[in-house]
Amino acid sequence: MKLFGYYRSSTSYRLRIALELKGIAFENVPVNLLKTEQKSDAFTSRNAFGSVPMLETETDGGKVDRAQSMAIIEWLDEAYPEKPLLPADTEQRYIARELAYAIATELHAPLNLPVLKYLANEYGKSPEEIGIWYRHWLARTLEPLEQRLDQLETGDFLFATPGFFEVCLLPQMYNARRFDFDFSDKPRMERIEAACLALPAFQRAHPDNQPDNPEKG
Ligand SMILES: N[C@@H](CCC(=O)N[C@@H](CS)C(=O)NCC(=O)O)C(=O)O
Repeated sequence: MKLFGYYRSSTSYRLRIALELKGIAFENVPVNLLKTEQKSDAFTSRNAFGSVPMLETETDGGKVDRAQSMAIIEWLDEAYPEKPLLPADTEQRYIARELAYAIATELHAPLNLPVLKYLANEYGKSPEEIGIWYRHWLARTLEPLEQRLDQLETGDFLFATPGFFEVCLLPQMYNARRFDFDFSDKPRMERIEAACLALPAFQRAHPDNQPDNPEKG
């Protein structure tokens, strides 16, 4: 499998964690979003959305290029049932999806790079104003999310082992920290983050450890 992604893209990071947790080997193919490589003809001819991640997979019928991180992760869990990311219990599966999709659907769209660029280029918004925008949308979803974790009395993970929810939470927290979001009143989330970051699968998937990270030593 080949994962076409960008080290700092939260959706690429999601997919890296999912593959690592499932123990599926993959090759990283960097796509530089700052150079708009995701909009090149070569890339969009394979992924009409022109975004990362894209996963090149081999099936009986030949190679298939897959787009849209959440669809890919759910497909991986069905095609490779070993080490499931979604719990077997229907109610727990619902909760994992409820919380993961809150992040994937409510947060990703207003905080995506093209939206931030549009605010800067079309409306002349400054980095400070974009930071206010970013933290506003984060708070709108992360506050109820922390309340849900409290209701569920979570410990190190949402359930016994990290899975579908943590795959979405960790990249969002990484991005939120880049924009100075304050997590001091979100102890449930911070505990899950710390427990995940102690695991080799999450460490290997982390943006700091990707070959296309310019700051990688
Ligand atoms: N819903 C898509 C969103 C993909 C997406 O927007 N990826 C971002 C990086 S996190 C991207 O490629 N942005 C550049 C662009 O859209 O031009 C998914 O979950 O895969």
